[in-house]
Amino acid sequence: MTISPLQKERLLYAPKLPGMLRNGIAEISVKEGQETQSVADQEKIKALFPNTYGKNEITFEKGTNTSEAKKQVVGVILSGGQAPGGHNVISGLYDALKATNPDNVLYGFKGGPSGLLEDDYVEFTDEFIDAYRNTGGFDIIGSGRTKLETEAQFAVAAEVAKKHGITAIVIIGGDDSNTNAAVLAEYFAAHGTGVQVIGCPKTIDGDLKNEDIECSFGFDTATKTYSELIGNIERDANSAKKYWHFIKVMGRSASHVALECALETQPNICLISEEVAEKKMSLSSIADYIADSVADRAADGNNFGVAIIPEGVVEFVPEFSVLIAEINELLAGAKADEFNALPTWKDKYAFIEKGLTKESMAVFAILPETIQQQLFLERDPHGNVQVSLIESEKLFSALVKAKLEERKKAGTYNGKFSPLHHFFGYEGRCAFPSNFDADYCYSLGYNAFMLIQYGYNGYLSKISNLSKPAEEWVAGGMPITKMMNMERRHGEDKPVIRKALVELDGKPFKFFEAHRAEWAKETCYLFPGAIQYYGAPSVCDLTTRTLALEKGE
Ligand code: FBP
Repeated sequence: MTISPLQKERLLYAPKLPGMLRNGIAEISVKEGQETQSVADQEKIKALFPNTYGKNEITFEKGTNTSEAKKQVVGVILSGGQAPGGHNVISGLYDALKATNPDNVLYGFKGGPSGLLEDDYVEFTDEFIDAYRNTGGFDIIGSGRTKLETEAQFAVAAEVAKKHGITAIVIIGGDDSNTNAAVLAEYFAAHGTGVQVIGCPKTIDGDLKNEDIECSFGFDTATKTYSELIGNIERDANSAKKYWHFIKVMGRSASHVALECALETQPNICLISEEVAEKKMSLSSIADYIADSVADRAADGNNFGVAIIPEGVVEFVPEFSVLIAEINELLAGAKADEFNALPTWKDKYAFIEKGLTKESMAVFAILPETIQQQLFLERDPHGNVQVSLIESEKLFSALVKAKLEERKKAGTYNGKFSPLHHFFGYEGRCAFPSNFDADYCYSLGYNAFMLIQYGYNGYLSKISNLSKPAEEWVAGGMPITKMMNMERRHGEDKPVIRKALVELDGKPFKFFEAHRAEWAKETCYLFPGAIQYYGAPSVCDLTTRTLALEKGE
């Protein structure tokens, strides 16, 4: 197979481990810390996880390895959206497993959690793993979004594990997948299977973090990739001086990706969904906020700019959520057929006008027609509006355009406004992992095996002190139940890992807030450039501004 020169070079990169894991397997000892409690709803979580609740946090140290010598057969699963570094979690896991005992076996279940249920797997070999070291993507075994959450599925998983003599399963996933990892761990313990479950924190969205997990893997590389592109666009905008670029970035609901990209590139505008919700901003007030920047810059002769829009923002606009709920209701059951049978958009519009409340109709009426149609035409199998498909970058540019036309008529604005639109998401999910993600992921995988070897179950592989050089990172594990609380999901109270949204009193947002007025008016762009893999560590090993600010650096 032909591979690119960079891939060839990256296959040879030796990821950096935390200092305490560097001396070889024989010299990794374990230190048990405090007993843990869940972050909230302790009694309820304890009752739901009688076998795995309240366990101790643990840290690895340099010292004599006292783990039991037993053959390990481990299965690994990639779950959910791709994130740069997944291949390194698997290679770290494989290296630790083989270094402990060459007879140990690592299976990869294909296509996500469904691979475990369907017993569809590969057995890893040196040659297989070596072809994927330090590469992006999840193509080594594929990923999927099947949820492992029912008793029936757990029973199948137990059967498959028994058939292959599996001693542990590693689930590489986000908050939902790791919540399910904890439930599976409890099931295995309660049924005396002897199979351990270890989770690894993955998602480019950056919303799996808490006091134990400093960041999920993939966030660093994905945001660096988007920031490179945004910086390039900023430079183009500042060269041509004729376009306003509206750039939507991924990150399903939380705005960590948008915020990090803003900190990296200093655009004129960046919306933060959590702030939109907190201040109960309307579509019109958001459009006015952006139009103010367009007009202020136009007054200085700068008819160009860059605005970052987080993927999930419309769901955080209160009036928009109400509109979506009303549309879902309007098309529930047979009413959808009635709507679909109407011959023209005019007829459909009349149907909508009759069905929505006055307030929601007012919101609907200001949307551009393409977005109005998107809300009705592209719905999920349950008939609900697919909010994630709404082209919010186009929505906001159209609303801003309308505002500017009004201002022109009123004689308060006299600039030119030519918007262009971009969506950066998939571009970043499979990039070659940055050195940070390559090192972090390899360490997560290596560490996951040490947790298995020392007999832990229902733990998340934890590497901390991440803003420091890898030598100073701290390797250990945290019971997943510690991160859980009860939340209402689909009409039921469920134990879940809390999703981390952007904290409006957190240091990254505060920094952004302190500078955004200047960025909105002036041209303060930063050009981060492409991810650097070779060269000075001050450039190559640098992690995110979010993490640095959170750590007070
Ligand atoms: P995970 O939370 O599973 O890591 O996925 C996150 C994400 O990349 C979001 O940013 C995005 O909204 C979504 O996946 C896209 O999903 P899909 O790959 O199914 O199109």
